[in-house]
Amino acid sequence: MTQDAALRPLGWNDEVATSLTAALAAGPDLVPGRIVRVDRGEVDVATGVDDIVRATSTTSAKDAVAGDWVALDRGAARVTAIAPRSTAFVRRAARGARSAQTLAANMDVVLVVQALEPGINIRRLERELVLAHQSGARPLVVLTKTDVVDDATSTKAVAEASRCAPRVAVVAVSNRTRAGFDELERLVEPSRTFALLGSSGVGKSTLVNSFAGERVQLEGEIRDGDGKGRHTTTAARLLCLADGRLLLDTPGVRALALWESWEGLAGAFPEIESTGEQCQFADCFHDNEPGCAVIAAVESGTIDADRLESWRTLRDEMAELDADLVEQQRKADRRGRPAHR
Ligand SMILES: Nc1nc2c(ncn2[C@@H]2O[C@H](COP(=O)(O)OP(=O)(O)OP(=O)(O)O)[C@@H](O)[C@H]2O)c(=O)[nH]1
Ligand SMILES: [Mg+2]
Ligand SMILES: [Zn+2]
Repeated sequence: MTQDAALRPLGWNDEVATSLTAALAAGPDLVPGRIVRVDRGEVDVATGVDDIVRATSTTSAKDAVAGDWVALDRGAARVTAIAPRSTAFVRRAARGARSAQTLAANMDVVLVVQALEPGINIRRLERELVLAHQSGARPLVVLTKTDVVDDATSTKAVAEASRCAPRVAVVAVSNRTRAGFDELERLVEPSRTFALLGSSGVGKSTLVNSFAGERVQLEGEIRDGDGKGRHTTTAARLLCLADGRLLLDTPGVRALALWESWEGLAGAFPEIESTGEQCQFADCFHDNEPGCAVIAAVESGTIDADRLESWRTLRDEMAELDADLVEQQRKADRRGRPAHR
């Protein structure tokens, strides 16, 4: 099998090939591969669906994440470089932290997963959508566990989620009964990479297993009482299913603090973004400036007041991050070296 044919089921295409050209040219024995798993300094690099090399990362490639395309020195079992990412789902490592954490890379679609039981969380969904839009990939919302709620609850949740996700498809499914799966299967096409993101216990790994038709990922228990998951999945993993689907399962994260996401904020709140173009001031922050078209739209009822409220909260968090990063840069400049992010 040619190298291209072996890599194609992993998502390889001309664009990926181009992104790796420079990295592969750095040495004579380097081959392309895709990171399918990262675990404490060791990475599993696939050079074909059934050809996985456990490698270590050199300094230049220590930030590799699942989904990354890399140059691999097969003989030395070393990753020598990471290709520039086409998309990346990035959060702030923690609220107040001055570093970012990448959870998944090079996905075409972010599946934002929430569970109908114990119930969807709109505030969280807004954040997930901001980061999903910012990632450069297309978001898709999946609400799981329709089997444990009645139809009215599920319909209401889909409507609420849709209101918070303009221009994004929202699908409700059950991993138990497979209700809703026909629609989801149509949306999750083979050869494109779908990253699953969401809190622990919402059913990300179970969704992967539903697609696979077998247990390829461990599924967790839900704690009695709070309905929260137990963080069953501990490392992100890219799975190449027999039918050609590429699913990137990630560990549930508790908090989703925003990293640089101004574009993501605009993408997740398109109604505020487009109406804001009519504000009197180009840099209007839609607080109480004169001639604010967004506030006018809220008053006339075309934009929901709670949407603007959410937008403001996320905007403030972004502004706080910007200020923190400027401060960090200033300190670094004083010491005469670049800031590490
Ligand atoms: N009733 C019902 N239970 C489900 C459904 N999907 C998942 N579950 C259950 O929810 C629990 C958690 O599922 P997981 O797939 O492990 O959740 P996860 O999102 O991967 O969680 P982490 O790996 O911890 O991030 C398991 O007990 C699943 O069996 C569903 O559609 N209906
Ligand atoms: Mg899991
Ligand atoms: Zn305005």
